[in-house]
Amino acid sequence: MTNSEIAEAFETIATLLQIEGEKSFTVRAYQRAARTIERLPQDVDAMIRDGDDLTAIPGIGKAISAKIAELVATGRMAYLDRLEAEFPEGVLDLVRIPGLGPKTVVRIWKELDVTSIEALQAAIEDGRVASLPRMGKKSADNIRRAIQFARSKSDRLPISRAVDIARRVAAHLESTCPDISSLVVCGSLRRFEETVGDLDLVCVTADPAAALDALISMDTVTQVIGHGDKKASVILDSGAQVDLRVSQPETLGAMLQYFTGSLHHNVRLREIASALGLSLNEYGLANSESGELETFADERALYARLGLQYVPPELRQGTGEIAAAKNGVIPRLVQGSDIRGDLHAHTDWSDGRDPMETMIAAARERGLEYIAITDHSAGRGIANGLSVERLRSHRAALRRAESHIGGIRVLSGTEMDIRADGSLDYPDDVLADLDWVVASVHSAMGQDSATMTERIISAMNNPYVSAIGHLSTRLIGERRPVDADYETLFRAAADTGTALEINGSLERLDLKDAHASRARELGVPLVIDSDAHTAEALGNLDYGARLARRGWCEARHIVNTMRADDFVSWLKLDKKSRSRALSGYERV
Ligand code: DGT
Ligand code: CA
Ligand code: CA
Ligand code: ZN
Repeated sequence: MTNSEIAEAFETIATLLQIEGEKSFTVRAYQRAARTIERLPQDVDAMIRDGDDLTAIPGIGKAISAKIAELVATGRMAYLDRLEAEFPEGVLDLVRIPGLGPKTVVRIWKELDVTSIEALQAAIEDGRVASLPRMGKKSADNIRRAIQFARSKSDRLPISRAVDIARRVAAHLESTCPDISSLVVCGSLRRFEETVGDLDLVCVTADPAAALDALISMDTVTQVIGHGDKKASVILDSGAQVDLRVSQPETLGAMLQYFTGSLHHNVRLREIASALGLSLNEYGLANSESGELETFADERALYARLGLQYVPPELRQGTGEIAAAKNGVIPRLVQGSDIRGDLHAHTDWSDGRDPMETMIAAARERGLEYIAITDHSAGRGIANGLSVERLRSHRAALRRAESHIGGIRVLSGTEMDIRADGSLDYPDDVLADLDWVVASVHSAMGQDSATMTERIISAMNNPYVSAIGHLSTRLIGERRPVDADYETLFRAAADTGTALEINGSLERLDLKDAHASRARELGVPLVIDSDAHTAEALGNLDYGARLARRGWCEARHIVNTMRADDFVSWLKLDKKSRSRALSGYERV
């Protein structure tokens, strides 16, 4: 059982308790447990098997630890079952619609006697939802869109789940089959798509049977849907399909190319091959006349043979990358190791797990030259946001930690709420004392496009707001992006010199690829951030870089590829001139 699945059970408990009107501290205890488990770097399932004491984890007490043990051992939790039994079946379906809060569920259930998604839709269409006191047409429209989002939610895996599953499968294969000399995850995950249909693994091994057997005998396999001497396919208990193919070392390049796709990219590549009298397949290039096969151990050699520059997997979207490769104009894309500083990280002062010393030391260990610690502002009560007084102590503590740890520059920052009316959570004189201010939307996400656009632009107009965090607030597969005029937002960011964040947390990846690309074109300063709530999650910077690559970003487009001194002098510029100054710094 994955941490996400365990977290989901506690999330459901919290929601059902809220519907029942349970006291908020009980609800919060379950929500906290869910968040803690979701973010835990270790596998709870494995910890239990190893006999670890879960109560050693902050936020996990005896009662919750016992419930986790029960869930992992039996696949069920009696408490949750009992709770669910108190509700009509259809109400539980309503609860599961992302974006439909417990308060709304209670009202439509109790006041309109609606107990199914179909009945809810009918009640929206005939105006009963809108006519509820304090509801109105806008709220009804929001609920309609939430239902649409839930319906359109395919059975594709969000990338965060896919990465997690791929890591487990790869670790299992590599530890059980020492003969595997290389193992590459191909398909949509290698291209870093935000959702993934299935996982496509390619390996090279001296003992193919052992590798394929290792896959089908994993204890999370629920169904074997294919098992030959070169490939096997299974379904895991998470519902994910995994295909594993064994390649000869001399054909690995062609195999990787073929199974990385995308389908569109491969179609274009086949056309190029065919114009050269060659036919491209997963083993290499066959001469169309003689049938003679040319093999490629290396992907780059295959692209070169076709007269093309190498195309990084993130660009293989069938949207102009082949023409660029033909003309030799694919740039050197930004990569994780180019990033010299992290500009969005949380500590246990707000809702992070680790103390600031741990976060800063871990950032230094990763080779970062600077880090901005950006705990939440007071408006985020649920995230233990900082009052102005606590923010002052926070700054002092950061300065002490910086000199104590050494070897890394520490910027005092905040992730401050942009309130529903566009005002900010701290006054200007408080912001003026900070080095780096990320402003984010965390509430009233259902506002109409004009209101939301204006709200975010008023934050950009503040001279102390350095960057906007996770612009769309989407959670992949969980929460739809806010309605806003994004083109107008990008232009405003460029004009005001406000950086836009590419948030590397896999749940967010926000800006998304197309937005990163458009913002880059318009000259918006972009930052790649981890939004880490644990020291391990500083590694999100690599994910953020991969998302930026999908938007064709180079190091010169990204603010935090600057050296620390350059970054600090860039920050000293008048905000309005920051966009233009962006590429005037050396990055290597
Ligand atoms: P997904 O799984 O829906 O997220 O997307 P992909 O891109 O991983 O697609 P998948 O798993 O069906 O196939 C993996 C790659 O294999 C795909 O990107 C391109 C290649 N491929 C699959 N079927 C064909 C095919 O019929 N012709 C060619 N040329 N390539 C194919
Ligand atoms: Ca796939
Ligand atoms: Ca596949
Ligand atoms: Zn945030």
